[in-house]
Amino acid sequence: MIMSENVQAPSKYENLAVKQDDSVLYVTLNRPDTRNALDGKTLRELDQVFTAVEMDEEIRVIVIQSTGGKSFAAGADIKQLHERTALEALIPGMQGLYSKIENCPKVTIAAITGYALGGGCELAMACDIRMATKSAKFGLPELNLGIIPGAGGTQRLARMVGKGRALDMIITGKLIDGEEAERIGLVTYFVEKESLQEEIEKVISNILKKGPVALQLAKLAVHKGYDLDMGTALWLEKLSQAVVFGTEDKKEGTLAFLEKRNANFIHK
Ligand code: CO8
Repeated sequence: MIMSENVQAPSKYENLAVKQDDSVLYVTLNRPDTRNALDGKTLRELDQVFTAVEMDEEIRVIVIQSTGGKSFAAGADIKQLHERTALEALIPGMQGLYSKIENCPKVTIAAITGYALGGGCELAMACDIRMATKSAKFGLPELNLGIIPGAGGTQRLARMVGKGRALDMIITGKLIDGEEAERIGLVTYFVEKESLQEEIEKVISNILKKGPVALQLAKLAVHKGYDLDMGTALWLEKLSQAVVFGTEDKKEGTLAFLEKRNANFIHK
C-alpha cells in the first residue's frame, strides 16, 4: 500500500486540525477568530493535505469542517485581498486549489455550520457532497467588495442551482440558510445541528461499502463529463467502465451479490 507522507502530523499545520479515523480524514478549518477566513497559509495547508492524500490508498473520504460553530469559512482573507495586485490575481491560487479538491480521487464532504461566504461557499461547492444545518448561511458577497467570485463561484454555482438563481445570489449578494440551500440544490443533505456528525457517519458508512476504484471513476465521469458534449462524455463513461471491468473488485462485487454476502473490496 502506498502511504502519504505525514498527512496528519500535528506540527505540520497551524490553521488546520487534521485527524485520520481509519479511512476518513477530518480536516478542520481552525481560525475561529477570523470566522475561518481563508488566508494564504490556510490555503497552502489545504493544498499540502490534498497533495498528501492523493497517493494514500488508506484514506477514502475527506470531510472538511470548521471550528467555532459560527462560520464554516467567511471567504478569502480580505486583509490579504486588499493588498493583492491584478497580476497576483492571475495565479491559480484559490481557484486552482478548488479545482484540485474537485479532482481529488477521494470522496469529499463539506460539513457546513454557520457562514459559508465567498471563497468559503466556493470551497463547499468544490466538494462532492455538502451537508448543512439550519445555521448555515451561504452567499457570494464579493460584489460588496468590488470584486467578483473568483474561485469557481460564477461557474459551479450556476451549474448547481441554475443560471437564474446563481445570478440572483451573485448580483444581490443575498445569504440563504441551509434549508433553502438544500431546496435549490446547493446543499446535498440538510440536517439538524445535533445529528450532523451522526448523519455524516451514515453517509460515509454507505460510501465505504462501495468499490474504491469504481468510486473514483464514477466521481471523475460525473465531474469531467459534465462539461463535455454528450457523445464525448458517454465515451468517457464507457472507458471508465472498461477500466473497472478489469479490476478484481468487479469480480468480487458481482460474486458477493450472487453469493448473498457483503463484498470484500481490495482496491485492485
Ligand atoms: N477576511 C478577513 N477577516 C475576516 C473575514 C474575512 N473574509 N471575515 C471575518 N473576518 C474577521 C473580522 O474582520 C473580525 O475581525 P476583528 O475581530 O479583528 O474585528 C472577525 O473576523 C469577526 O468578524 P465579525 O465581527 O464581522 O463577525 P460577525 O459574526 O459579526 O460576522 C461575517 C461574520 C458575516 C462572516 C462577517 O465577518 C463578514 O461579512 N465577513 C466577510 C465575508 C465576505 O465578504 N466574504 C467574501 C470574501 S472575498 C472572497 O472570498 C473571494 C474569493 C475569491 C478570491 C480570488 C482572488 C484572486
